[in-house]
Amino acid sequence: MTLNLDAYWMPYTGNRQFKRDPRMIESAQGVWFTDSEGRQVLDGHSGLWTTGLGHARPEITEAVSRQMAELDFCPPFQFGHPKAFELATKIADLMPGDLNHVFYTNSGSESADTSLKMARAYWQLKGETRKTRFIGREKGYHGVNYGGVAVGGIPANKKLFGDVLEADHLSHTLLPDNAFTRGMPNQGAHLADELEVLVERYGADSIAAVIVEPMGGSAGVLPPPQGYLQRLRDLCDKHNLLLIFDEVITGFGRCGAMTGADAFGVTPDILNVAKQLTNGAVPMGAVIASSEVHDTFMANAGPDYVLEFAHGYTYSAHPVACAAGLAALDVLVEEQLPQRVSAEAPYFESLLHEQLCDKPFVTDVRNFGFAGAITLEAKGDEPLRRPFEVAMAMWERGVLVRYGGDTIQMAPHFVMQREQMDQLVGTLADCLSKLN
Ligand code: PXG
Ligand code: PLP
Repeated sequence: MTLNLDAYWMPYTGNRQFKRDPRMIESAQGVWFTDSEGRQVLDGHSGLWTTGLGHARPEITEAVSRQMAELDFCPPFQFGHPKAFELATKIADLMPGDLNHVFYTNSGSESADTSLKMARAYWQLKGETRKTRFIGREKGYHGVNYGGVAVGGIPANKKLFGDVLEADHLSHTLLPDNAFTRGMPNQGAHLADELEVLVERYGADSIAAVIVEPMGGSAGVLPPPQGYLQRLRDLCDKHNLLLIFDEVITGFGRCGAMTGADAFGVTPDILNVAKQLTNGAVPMGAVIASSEVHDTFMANAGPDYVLEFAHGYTYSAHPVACAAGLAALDVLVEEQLPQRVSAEAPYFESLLHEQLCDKPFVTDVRNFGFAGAITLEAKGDEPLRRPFEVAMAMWERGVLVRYGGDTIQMAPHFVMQREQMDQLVGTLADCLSKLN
């Protein structure tokens, strides 16, 4: 049987090119994919930043199978099931500060829009009804729903979609002088001070929240400059603005700590997760609110049968996703994988910088934890072409990396062995050497 490729309109994909030359993945185990020709392909991107524990973890497979048979669905509005509470408690225990209350979504995009609605509603309930404006950051990615696109800072994601929410943006932190920095750049904390300018322009009494990724992910791994996030935190406190961290990539281990907040030592008021929460096995996201945010809703809603937050998804707290999340977080904690990432990150960092900095067309190499990226010089007027060509050459050689914008991105599994990292970075170095 030949597969008909026509009906499936693929997301964030050059459909015409893919269907001419498909890259079909049929199974996965550990850090390996098997493609439709039976080749073993090294997964150098943990799925899409999702499967840090390795693919097909038996702990998760078994938990999900058992859950399917026991309780396949439970209405999340006005009814509950025990695992939803168990998982929320586990997540809250892993969060820093007083981030104690978990609102479930099904993706990072839904987490972004949920967090924005939560922030606006919080101020409404406090009687500060003019606080509705949002501040994001250039190059930020907060998913694809209208709220997330508005606060996001990637122009291509807005271009064809008409009006979005009104939002303003801080500058991104990718300073040319910081190119080829290992880990967090020294320069750039002053960019947080732009928040003062925006407060001056709009008035703090019109701003609800600032939303940033503690480390930029999909724009190609942007570790925060030293001191930058603390300055943002201080300015949010000074001006009474909520600070939202979008930790859809950095949440649960990627930065060598449980959260980016822990890795960088700054705690937000609201923290968004998805991806690694279930190790990618079942779609799930969550928004974790501080006690102050949560308690404000509880205190201001009227009689106790009345909804405090008119928001939620049919699949919020889906029992199968909860079972996957419980199993995934158990593995993460028991195998001390954030600690392993932290311990092995210097090895990954050295590989990247020693093997890639001097390759043709490479204009930057960046890394933090188990995240690494390079920027490639545009080919003529086509900035996207070289990353595409490199990623295709790597696929031919049996290694999957992510290409996006003018970057190539790598995200080793938390369990990846050194020789597999050698293969990942070595293959990239080889493919870059052959670029023209
Ligand atoms: N916020 C952040 C910080 C993300 O990284 C989302 C929200 C949206 O999540 P969903 O689950 O709705 O896709 C993300 C997703 C890449 C890449 O190339 C990264 C993401 C998605 C697609 C590609 O790095 N991150
Ligand atoms: N559209 C319609 C017609 C619906 O009935 C619903 C949910 O009941 C939705 C959209 C929202 O779906 P979800 O809760 O899965 O986001």
